[in-house]
Amino acid sequence: MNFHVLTLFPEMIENGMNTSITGRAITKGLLTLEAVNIRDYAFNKHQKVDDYTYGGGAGMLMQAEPVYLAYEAIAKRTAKRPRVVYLTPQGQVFNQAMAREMAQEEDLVFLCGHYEGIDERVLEEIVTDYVSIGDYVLTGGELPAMVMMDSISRMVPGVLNNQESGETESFAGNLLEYPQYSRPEEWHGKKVPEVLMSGHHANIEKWRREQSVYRTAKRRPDLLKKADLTNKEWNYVRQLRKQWKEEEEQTK
Ligand code: 6GU
Repeated sequence: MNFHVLTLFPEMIENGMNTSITGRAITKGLLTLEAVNIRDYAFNKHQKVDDYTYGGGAGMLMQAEPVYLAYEAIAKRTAKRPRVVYLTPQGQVFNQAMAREMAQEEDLVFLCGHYEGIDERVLEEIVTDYVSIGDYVLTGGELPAMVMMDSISRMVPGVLNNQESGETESFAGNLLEYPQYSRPEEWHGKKVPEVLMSGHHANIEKWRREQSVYRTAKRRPDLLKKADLTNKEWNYVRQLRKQWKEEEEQTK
């Protein structure tokens, strides 16, 4: 996977991505990262990349031409026209399915806006995907780009080792992960669940699955619609909901 980031703050991208698991993957050559400073494509005396908006209103807008030239330079280097993700709160909300899908690409370009955004005309010409990371407003697209690159990286073969591997984690099958415990066996008077100490693997798997269903029903009931539960598990969810409703009524 080759990540290309168009930004006014390339050092922010480099510092973030060269750390931890993504940093290790870059060192190993499983990922490449190129942070392109859009300012390097502002061919005017003061390397100015922003200007006032036509029609008035608050703030400055990033101009079309430097963004366009920065993208064309990537297209030339890669000898293709890779997908361009524009990070914007007006985009489709990012999720695990999008991460999985984008991880299939060879090259991905992330376009990070600042100020009040970017001139619409260059967006029309180069952007293929408008993506948001959630319903709140940030000061720029750099953190969202790093959030996306982090989750996409995890889907690239070899980036995670076996221990870190994503088979049974949260969102696999639209269920949250079960609770986990390490040493000591007792901490602050709390014991590790008995079944986990039993060495009985079938029982452990059964317990973990039930915990996943319980957690998802409790914390993210919206996810259950997409989870594939057995009839028995759906009955369990109905029983839990009934129980929680009764408990709620008692506290009123
Ligand atoms: Cl992608 N950009 C900005 N500026 N704010 C956001 C966002 C993106 N996603 C959520 N908030």
